[in-house]
Amino acid sequence: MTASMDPAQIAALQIEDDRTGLSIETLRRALADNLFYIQGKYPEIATKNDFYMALAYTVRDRLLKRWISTTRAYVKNNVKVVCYLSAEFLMGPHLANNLINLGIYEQIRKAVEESGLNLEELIEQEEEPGLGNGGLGRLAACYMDSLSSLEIPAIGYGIRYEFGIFDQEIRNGWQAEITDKWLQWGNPWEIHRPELGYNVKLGGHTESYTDEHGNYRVRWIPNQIIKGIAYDTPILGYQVNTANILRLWKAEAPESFDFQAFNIGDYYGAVNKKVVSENISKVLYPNDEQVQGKQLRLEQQYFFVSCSLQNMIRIHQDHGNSLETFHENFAAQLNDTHPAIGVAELMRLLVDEHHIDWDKAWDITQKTFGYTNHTLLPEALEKWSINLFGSTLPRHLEIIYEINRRFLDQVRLKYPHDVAKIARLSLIDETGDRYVRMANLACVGSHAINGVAALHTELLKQTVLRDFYEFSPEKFSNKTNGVTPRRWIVLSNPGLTSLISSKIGDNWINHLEDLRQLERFVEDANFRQQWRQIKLETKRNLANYIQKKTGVVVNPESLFDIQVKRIHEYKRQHLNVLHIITLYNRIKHNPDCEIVPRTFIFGGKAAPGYYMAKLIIKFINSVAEVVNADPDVRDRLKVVFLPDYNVTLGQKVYPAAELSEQISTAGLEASGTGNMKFSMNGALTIGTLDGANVEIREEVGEENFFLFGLRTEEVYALKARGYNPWEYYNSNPQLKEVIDLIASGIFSHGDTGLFRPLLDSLLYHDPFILLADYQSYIDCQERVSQAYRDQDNWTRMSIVNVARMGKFSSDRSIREYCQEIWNVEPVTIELEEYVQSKAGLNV
Ligand code: 26Q
Repeated sequence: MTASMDPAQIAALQIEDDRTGLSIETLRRALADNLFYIQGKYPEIATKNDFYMALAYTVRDRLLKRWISTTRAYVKNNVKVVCYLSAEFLMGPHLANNLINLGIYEQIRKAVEESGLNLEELIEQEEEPGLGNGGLGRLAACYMDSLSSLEIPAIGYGIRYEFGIFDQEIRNGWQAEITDKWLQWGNPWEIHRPELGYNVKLGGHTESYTDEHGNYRVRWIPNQIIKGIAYDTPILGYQVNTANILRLWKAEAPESFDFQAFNIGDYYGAVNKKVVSENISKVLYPNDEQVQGKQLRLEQQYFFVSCSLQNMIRIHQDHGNSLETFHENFAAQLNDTHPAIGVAELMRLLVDEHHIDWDKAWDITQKTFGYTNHTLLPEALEKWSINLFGSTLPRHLEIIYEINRRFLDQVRLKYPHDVAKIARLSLIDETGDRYVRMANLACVGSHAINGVAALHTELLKQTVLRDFYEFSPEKFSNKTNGVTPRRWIVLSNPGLTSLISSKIGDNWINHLEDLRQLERFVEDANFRQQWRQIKLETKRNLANYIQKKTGVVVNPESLFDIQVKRIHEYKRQHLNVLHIITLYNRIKHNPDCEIVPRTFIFGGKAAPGYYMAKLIIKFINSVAEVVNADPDVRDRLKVVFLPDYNVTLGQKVYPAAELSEQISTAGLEASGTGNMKFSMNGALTIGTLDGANVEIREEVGEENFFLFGLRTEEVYALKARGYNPWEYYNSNPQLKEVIDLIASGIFSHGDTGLFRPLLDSLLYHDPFILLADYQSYIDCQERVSQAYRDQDNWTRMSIVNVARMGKFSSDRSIREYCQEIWNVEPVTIELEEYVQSKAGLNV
């Protein structure tokens, strides 16, 4: 290599720092160097994981240079920082994403190839950090990407769970949960900051006293102290030098505790205390949308929020600022109510620890926080029993009572005689056992409240947050979710990316509205042909993956009809199955009927304690077993359940989809973000008027969207009249046949009891009105099949879908948050060449 270079090139190489240079040759050398000096291996004995680690460190070095420049610029300019507080960050694998954002994918590919390796194989080595359940955690990750890409100063604050969301295996059709040991081979992307730690108190009691100036004060005497240690991961923006940080807290025992116990001779007790302390960040609760009032969960929430707020205060004061201006330097966003305890904690820190008077502290607190709601399901609204709350956070309970007393005084001024309204607005639920209502705390303690799609925000104002909307309408706004096109198009769909860029350049990657220019090519037959070819290739890739993972052989020419998301009754995966059985019956009645061949693909995890969700997985797999094996079907229908749906698998699935199933009961899916990822990759949507589907349909045009089902108001009206699912069963022979077939045991080896709970739920309650929406769904699926027969026109619709998805970039969402809630501005980061010497280290 070097032998063929001229002296000028060799000289250039020598001054290009091995840790920061981006040339192929420098990257190749850095890779070899890291293999040797970090992994302690030479190529002949290195494992694939060793090569992956060496490559990851090579990339991380490039990130660190940008991160240090970023941090220094923020300090120098005393900028306002967005703090995204979230119990979940579902980041997905970092390596390939960092290559895209650094703009060195091709250089690294060559450097890796010159080292005799294959980049795709190394990328697959990375175990994704699954520190989230689903939509909410993934949204936080997309927002981190957009914040950096838009050059907005930001910190993501969360928990470094030792075990993230469980890995899913399918055994005999049932879900089995396997612990997610994502840290077992080491995590090259994080930097451990043992010096950055905060104490967090738990339990105990409070005492009041009068200080030397005669002020009434309260001190909190805990019965336990936990230490939070920071782990930082740099998050680089696309084609910019901004590298923000994701700061996750790990729980440890404070050193002092060992000595106390040790001195009294209780060595075992001291060590055990350490173990108990570390439990706080041990495992992610795997349930979404269904809350359980578990003490450890409350401790997790308080733990990360307290560490984060203490850290923000320290940063603020280290920069020489007064706490009175805290809200001018920080905008803290509550990702749902999980961090809402932050409202009481900031009050405690300001009042008890920094001696700021209540009114001033309250003003700062309200100006600091914004609250994003992600749900309309009543069972997903967090509340904590007063006893549990008071024994875990005694001081916070007092503070919440005081916030509530002052708030309800204001409410009474406005509605003097409305006792019922006052009771509904109260931070304390006193209708039976007493509870702290976290959504009420979040609303009162924030200056801005938002839903995550237009319909969702309207429904919030009319239902769960109605009283708050009437009391302070000026706080409410909508911020429709978005997803990052870097991960969800550029990284996952390179074929489509290069086709698009060959026509309109690559500006669309951070200006997604530019995709509109694709409409010029809709009538270009050659372009449509290329478009179809790319879709076919991604379908072949997915077909290979399916065969490898499940053994099922699928036809890449069939319609790929996909539903991937957490399993939940309101998302109605079982409605999709009712359609499959309807088609199956059609074939059984007339084996020669004309039918568009389809491959039905499902993926998603069920909360381990959610029995119905787990039964739905078994149901899908049981129907798959029968349909896939029936010779009458002649491979025209295939049903596949892809195990272990996660970000990595999503990247393989979205590009290959042709039909996106977004079929939740209207009024229940807050937004959805998978719906956006599908459509951006050229899938057409079959969906209800729910969440962001409404806006997707508005954007792509009703003629390019398969709409079915009752609207929200119709659902409400149906329920108000008294919904009786039996009427639908008795009056629709096709539906009756499907239900009866399930009941017959044909999908359960004759066991007529297995799916009884599912059928009973549908026939006796059907809270998600599957039976009411059934016929509309079946008719709509028939329109899908007809449309698919005209491949050329289907392709036109697919192109138009992509061309009109600009609105759903998370860049657009983040711009709206910045302008309307956070009041923050971009800060351009210049790369500083010799950061080390500037920092005075002179290495
Ligand atoms: C709460 C308390 C105790 C244990 C767990 C939880 C918990 C955890 C996760 C409650 C809810 C969640 C996750 C909710 C979620 O993912 N909601 C989704 O958010 C997306 C982003 O806004 C929306 O697109 C989806 O519509 C919404 O369902």
